[in-house]
Parts: sequence; C-alpha cells; structure tokens
Amino acid sequence: MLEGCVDWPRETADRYRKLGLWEGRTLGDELRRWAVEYRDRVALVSGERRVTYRELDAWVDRVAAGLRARGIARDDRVVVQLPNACEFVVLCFALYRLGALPVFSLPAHRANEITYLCRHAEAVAYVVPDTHHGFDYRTLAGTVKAEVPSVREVFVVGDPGPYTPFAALSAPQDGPADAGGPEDGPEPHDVAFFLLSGGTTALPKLIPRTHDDYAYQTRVSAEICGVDETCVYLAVLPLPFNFTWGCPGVLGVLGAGGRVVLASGTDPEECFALIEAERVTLTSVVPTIAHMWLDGREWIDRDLSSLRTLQIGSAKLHPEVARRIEPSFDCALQQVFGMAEGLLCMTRSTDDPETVVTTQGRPISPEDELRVVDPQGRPVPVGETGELLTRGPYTLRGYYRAPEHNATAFDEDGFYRTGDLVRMTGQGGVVVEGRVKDVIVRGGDKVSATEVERHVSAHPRVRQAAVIPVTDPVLGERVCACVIPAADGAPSLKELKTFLSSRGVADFKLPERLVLLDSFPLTGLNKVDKKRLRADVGESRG
Ligand code: OOB
Repeated sequence: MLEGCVDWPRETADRYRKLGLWEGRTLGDELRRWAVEYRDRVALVSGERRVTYRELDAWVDRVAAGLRARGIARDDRVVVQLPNACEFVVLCFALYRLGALPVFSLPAHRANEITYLCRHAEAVAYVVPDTHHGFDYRTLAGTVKAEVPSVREVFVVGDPGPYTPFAALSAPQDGPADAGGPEDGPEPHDVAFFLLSGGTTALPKLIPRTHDDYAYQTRVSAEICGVDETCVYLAVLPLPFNFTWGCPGVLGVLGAGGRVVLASGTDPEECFALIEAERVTLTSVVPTIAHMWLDGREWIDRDLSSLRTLQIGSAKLHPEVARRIEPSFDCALQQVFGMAEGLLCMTRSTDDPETVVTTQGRPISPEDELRVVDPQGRPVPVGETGELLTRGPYTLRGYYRAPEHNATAFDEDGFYRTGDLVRMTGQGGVVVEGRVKDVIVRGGDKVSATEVERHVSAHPRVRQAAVIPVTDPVLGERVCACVIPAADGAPSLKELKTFLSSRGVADFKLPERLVLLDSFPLTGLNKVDKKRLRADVGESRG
C-alpha cells in the first residue's frame, strides 16, 4: 500500500475478499465494464452537454493518455478543485486508470487549504476551473505554485491563462497512444483517491479510499437505494463530497446504468427545473437545502413527480422537518448518516415511517462493526448515548501521513473514533445525539474549531480565542469566535473576517458572530470549557 497509508490487517482483508465484498476490480476497470454494458445510454448531463457511456469511456482514455504524456504517473497526487461539471468525472476516472491519486478539495477552498493540501500530499499537479462564482482560480494557482515546489503542472478547465488547458489533455498525443495497460495500472487494493475529513484538527486530514472499498460502498448503497438503469440522479452538492460521489451518488448510479445530471447550484428554482426537465428520480441534499426546497415548493410551480427518493444527510435532520418531506415532495425520504472516513448508515424503503423520520438509518454492510462507548471507552447499553466507534470493509484504518493523529483517532482494535454521540435503537438504528469532536456543522459544511482558532489567535489584537458553534434556524449552526482582546482593543467582526480572508481561509469557515470576553470558563484540567462557553454565549446577545 502507498507510503503513509494504513492497511487493513491481512486476515481481515482476506475475509472481505472471501465474502465477496471486495470484488477485485479497480474503479477505472469498472467504467470500462459499464461502457461495454450501457454503451449509448446517456451517462452524464451537464447544461447542454450529454455524454454517453461509450463517449465517457473514450474521453477518459484520452485524458489519461494526455496526463501520462505530461508525466503524471501511478501514485502521483493531483489536487482536484473543480465545480460540478463533466470534466470532474472525466479527470477522476482518468487518474483512477493511471493509478494517480485525486485529492478532492472543495470549490470553496482558498490558499490556506490548497497550499496545505498540495504540500502535505506533495501534489505534482493541481486542476482548477478558470473562474467560478466570480473567483479566479488561476490567481490562486499562482500562489499555490509559488509556495509548493512539488506542483509542476496546473491544468485549467476553460481559459487557461499561463497554464495548460485541460482540453489539451484529450487532444491526440505524440508517441504511443497508450493510456496505461493493466500491466502497469493500479491494483484493486491500492488507494484510489483521497477524501477530506471534516476535521477536528487544525489542518484537514486526508482519507485514503481504495478501489475495492469504494467500489463496495457504492455498489451496496446503490442496491439499498434500488438504483437501476431507470435512475436519474441529480448531483446537487459538490461532487467531491462522499455523499455525492459514492453514497450511491455518481459512481453508484453509473454502475447501474443510470444517468447523472450535474447541477451547478443548490437553489430550488434551478434544481426543480432540472428535476422536471430530466425526470430526476433520486437526489441528495443537506438539511439546510431541504429547508430551502420545502419553502420553494410553496411558490415554484414545477412537476417533481419523477422524484422517488430524497436523501438527506450530513447534518442532523430534525423529525419535525423530516415529517414534511414526503407529503411535500410526494417521494420517499431517506436519512443518511455518513462520513468521508467510511461508515454509512441509511434508512431503508422497507422501514416503518417512524424509523425513517426519527433515526439516521442503519449501517449499509453486515460487516460494519459499531461500538457505542462511554468516556472511559466502556460499551454503553442499547438505547443509551455514547461515542460511536466503527470499523469495517470501507472504513479507513488510518489517515494519510498522520501517525500521531492516528494513534488517538483509532482504538487498539482499529476502530475509528467518529466523535459522534449516538444512541442505538433496539432495531439496530442509529440516532445522532450530538458530538464530542470540536467541529461546527454549518449547513453540511464541517468547520474545525481548532483550525479557525489558530487563525483568529494570529490577529494582533486577539489575546486568546475559542471558536464554538451557535445554534441557527437556517444553517443549524454558525461559527462564533469568542475572543479575549489584547490590551489595545479588539478587532471588529468585519476586521476579523477580512484578516482571515487575507490568510486565505475559505469563506464558509469565517466567524459570523464575535463575542468579547475578559476570560474563558475553564475545565478542571485548565482547558477552555466550551460547553459552558456555549451555554454562556447562548444566553447572552453578544
Ligand atoms: C458526511 O461526511 P463528512 O465527512 O462531511 O462529515 C461526517 C460527519 C459525521 O461524523 C457527523 O458528525 C456528521 O457529519 N453527519 C451527521 C449526519 N451525517 C453526517 N450528523 C447528523 N445526522 C446525519 N445524518 O457528512 C456524509 C458522508 C456521506 C454521506 C452523508 C454524509
């Protein structure tokens, strides 16, 4: 396995193979099979563009050849920061075929995140759009390239500026037209790509996902969702989210011969129009978007009768909201509790309505192992709340190049500590009750409090900072910075945001509330008592 990654123990891996969970095919080979089977069916729709399975397969081969001609090889890391467009899908499969490793970043990431990712992964290439939502990614690429010497190539979808056009990759190459035969391609057990963790640490962690494990996750979740060739999936959330890419998402739907429609945004007008026009049957959103769509249903007159299932996950969906989904959309609700690290829980179409509304589902694999433990690590009885630990055939055994963090993020049996507080129901369902990790869930976006604290603390007029979530009716939670000012007075919220932006911090992490304090409440161990801080701040109007 790739240097810096932690493998499953051999006997565990053998068991997953023997059970037929890991089928021993790479994601690049999978696409080849799908193209043979589904040929001229439409695989991808993006704006005016419609791409069949065969066209997709051929396009992927051309891009793989183009990448190879530019020296991108097996095990090379490539940071991918593209919006929802066909090129994202094509690039990832091309990299999968070469055995080069996409590192999924989000369009919202800025210099702070991207330089870190490129440096940590020693990326050789970085792929961006020219501009998106008014932001010029070529300028960002300039910063990244100047700071991270390993980044040799920047590929740009659209107007390339000083860089290589992505389109040039699919032009006929000089020399042998070889996209990499099976003899030098990746093995099914190899890492296929990296997802980003929601993160509790000051810097995001990289999650290695193997061909075997991801193929399994997408196949099983597609089965559970009843995905077949009549499925039309609307990718609303960013493609680099595990939820959108593989739960069952893009990969699960392509594997069944369905059609993937790419949305460029989340607003109900655009999405409802697409659902009507493409007869979408399945889509996945976060609770904040579900709220917007429920409201949109009141005034947007579109025919959504094709929708069979609306998946909602990534943040807690409250039962009151959950109850409104089926009547309003006349489709089934499916709750999804998942994580980029692996474990995926889903409610089933056969569950009774109360289970669908009040639980976050149950694990998708019989080989998923779940433990719910108290703070001392002792199992709690069913029905009681504790921290969820898990291991299984598609849950990581270690973050990439993070031995110190891995030492505490996993227990001695290889169980991943999710940081989520859950309660199990008698039927094996999971109910998410809260979290012990220092993460703010803003909409579906995960913000590491520690990371934001690091940046806020760097402000010259901040003596000490603690970052906490504050409850919000729209987003669920927002980021609140609690600050003990330096002697010469505190920055305003606006100044703080400008300061963080100038450090290249992504917008969704910026504090939306600032509370000035003389001191922080402390725990017995002299750490900031965030629980009390949250209670104090919640009561104040700050
Ligand atoms: C998904 O993945 P991540 O990696 O962005 O975030 C994982 C964390 C979980 O540990 C949990 O804290 C929270 O997001 N979460 C939920 C939830 N689904 C995720 N909290 C409450 N209720 C839910 N239904 O968010 C993700 C990955 C795959 C599928 C769906 C979501």
